[in-house]
Amino acid sequence: MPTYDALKTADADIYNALMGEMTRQTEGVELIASENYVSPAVLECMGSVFNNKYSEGYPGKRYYGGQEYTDIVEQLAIDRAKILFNAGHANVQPHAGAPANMGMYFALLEPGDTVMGMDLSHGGHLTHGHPVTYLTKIFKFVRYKMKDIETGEIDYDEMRKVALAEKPKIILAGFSAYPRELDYAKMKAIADEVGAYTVADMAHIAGLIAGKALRNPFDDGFDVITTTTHKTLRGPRGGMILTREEALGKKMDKMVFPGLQGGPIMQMVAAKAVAFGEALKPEFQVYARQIITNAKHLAQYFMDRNVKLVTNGTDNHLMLIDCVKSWNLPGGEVEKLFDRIGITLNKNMIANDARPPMDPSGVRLGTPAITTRGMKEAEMETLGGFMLSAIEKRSDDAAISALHEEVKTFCKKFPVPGIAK
Ligand code: DSN
Repeated sequence: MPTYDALKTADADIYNALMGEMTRQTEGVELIASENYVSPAVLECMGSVFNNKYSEGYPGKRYYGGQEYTDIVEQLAIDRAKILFNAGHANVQPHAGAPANMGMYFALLEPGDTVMGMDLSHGGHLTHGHPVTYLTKIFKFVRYKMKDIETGEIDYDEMRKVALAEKPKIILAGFSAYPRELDYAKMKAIADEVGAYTVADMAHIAGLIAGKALRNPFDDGFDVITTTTHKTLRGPRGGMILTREEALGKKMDKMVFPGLQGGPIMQMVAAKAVAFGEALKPEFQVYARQIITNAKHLAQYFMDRNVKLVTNGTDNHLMLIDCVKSWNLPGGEVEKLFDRIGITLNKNMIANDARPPMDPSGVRLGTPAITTRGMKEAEMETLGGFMLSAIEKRSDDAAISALHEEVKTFCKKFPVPGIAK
């Protein structure tokens, strides 16, 4: 593990903040569904001298000299990503998930074209066409939703009707707060009827697909997959675009650079290569399956105790609690209460939420990070118990402080990768 001696000498303020963050991560429980802990090897790449290099272009075709080692790492990242996701082409340069989606839109669409994506309030993502994004000034977005929020089933009949009327150029699968599997084959059939591209933004579930715990949209004929690399995939903060066919991949390459971005962040590309190498190992498949086992177990623990979950369960790594129906509390208050006992999650809109986005009815939680720490079914019950005790004793400050101490003691048994014990 790095000692951070140089940082301590050079900048005590940042050093102290870093030490504080390490303690926070070690002593607390991370239930934010989009977060994870990377391995020490991935961390080493991110803090490496690849930071010092400009590498505009792609392996073998760069605009600057001195690329003998950057070419090796980028090519390895590409090759490993292609194997991992059974892709024809991989672009590993997008700096994050939003630029990956922008690269994909700009490569496939002309201004004014239509995209059909999941409604944000039913689990979709800002970059899938929320009115606050600049994307909505360039493209038209139409939505699909769940037919039944008790099961999470998507309204595929309505999706087809809207697709026939609106003729979208892209039908977009993917979400940031939806606990169920999508029927990619149905979406592909609708897209074929209207001549649309099929794109899956699998940012949340990339690690579950890589670990073969969830279905790969390419197996149902999807054209493009976009993703972040730092959620369930457990790599560095960054993005990636994959295509089933090589030809479409070339369009993505042109759009990412020079169309949209400048030089790739090569230390992150190196870290992506390492993370993809880790995800290709058999133990990653065990990890991916355990994420889902843990999520289902925690969901059942809650439901057995009259906690209302949106769609009444989960098929993936995340769940949404309807805090108003469960405890007559808004999501924001529950987020703050759990913060006080060292359990971190986020307030979240639930489907057909009667409350505003900044003060919604739900919280979202997920199991990727705690599963990396080695927690299993028994620990899901311990954590569920901590959270329900906090709800019950919320007006008793001493009881909440005592619970916080219990959480810290519990966390000591589960070291965080990359942080010395
Ligand atoms: N911020 C991510 C999440 O938490 O789901 C999505 O971009």
